[in-house]
Amino acid sequence: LPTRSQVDPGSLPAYACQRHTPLNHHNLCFTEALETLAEAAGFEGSQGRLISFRRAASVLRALPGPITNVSQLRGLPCFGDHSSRIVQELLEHGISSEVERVKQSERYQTMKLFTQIFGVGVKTADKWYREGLRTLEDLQGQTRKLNRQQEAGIRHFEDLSSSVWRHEADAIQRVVEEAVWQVLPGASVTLTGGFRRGKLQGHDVDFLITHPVEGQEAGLIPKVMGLLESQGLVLYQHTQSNHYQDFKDLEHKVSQSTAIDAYERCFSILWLPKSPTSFHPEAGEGPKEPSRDGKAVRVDLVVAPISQFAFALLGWTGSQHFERELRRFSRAEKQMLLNSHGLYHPEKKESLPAASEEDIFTHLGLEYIAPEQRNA
Ligand code: DGT
Ligand code: MG
Repeated sequence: LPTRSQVDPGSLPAYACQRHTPLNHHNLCFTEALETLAEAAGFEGSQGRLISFRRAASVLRALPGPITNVSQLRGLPCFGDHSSRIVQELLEHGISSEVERVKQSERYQTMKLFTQIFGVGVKTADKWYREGLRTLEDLQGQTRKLNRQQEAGIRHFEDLSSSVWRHEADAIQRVVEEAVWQVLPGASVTLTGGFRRGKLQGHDVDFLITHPVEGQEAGLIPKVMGLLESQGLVLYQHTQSNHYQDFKDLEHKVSQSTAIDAYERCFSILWLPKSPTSFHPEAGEGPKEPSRDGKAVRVDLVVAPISQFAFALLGWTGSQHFERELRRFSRAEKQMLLNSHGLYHPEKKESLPAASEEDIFTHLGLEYIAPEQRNA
């Protein structure tokens, strides 16, 4: 945790990518309330309100100590009237009536349940809600509404809605590495996402794969998944091959500056046996239902060529808000476009190369922020 003297709230920088944001901070009751309102705004398609609440929560996470008086909010960046009012209410009453009302509403609870399903976004959840659906049972009675991904998401709902622990992520890393090395010796598998930021639990496990020789990594995922499948470890998978053809296309991709990237990637649900030694898959017959001696886990694999690896690593480490702020900072303060493929200067029409995350922060004139301090 930062010490009180380390950050002077009056001089807290405006962008989350300019701040150190540790995983554990001093203002949890406020950030939880603001995140609930952000989430609820997202359910209503109010992107602006979502970002305002999220920015306010993120500022509180970076503070060196707890807010004990509403006057401490004065001078903080990104802190609007509404967020201030919520904090004041919490300080005075220990509870916010607005937040409680949201949490207890049928709309919020149903949207939260539906969007928690693998493969279900806000749009789909909203459609189902308007059709009168409210529970998982309602959905199971309407299977024709479900695609293959959502159907798998519901089938494994119980396992997928419980946290993945760090030791489970490490166990999956060993399984994935084993398969990757068999297919492509010399390749590396890096744990990214929340676990790289020091989280002890997460909703999924994110891996970034590369190889020191550019081009060797192409087409890796189908072979890796084939191997895992033969071991009976794949409960669901959807692989997307990369869709960048040459550098011109890459430049186009960077200049689009969207969060969606063009890497070869796989969204999967893998089976993690409780004790790998006691697991003997029957030939051609994987565990189709989670039994009590293992667990279904969401795993994302992304493959990046070594020349783009630093950008992919920075882009996949998160947090999501930290990423959004990095892109906003690049655009607004440096007139450059950043995404998980590269950093592009539209006026100079040039892409800036980077061999490490540090290089990217340097290009942007930012102090390097370590992964553990990106929990914005
Ligand atoms: P978790 O899994 O809920 O514990 O928390 P995180 O931080 O691992 O979140 P997750 O797994 O949704 O995403 C990890 C990071 O990867 C996130 O900060 C942004 C990035 N990311 C996720 N999906 C995409 C995507 O489709 N494209 C790109 N470029 N980045 C993505
Ligand atoms: Mg994750």
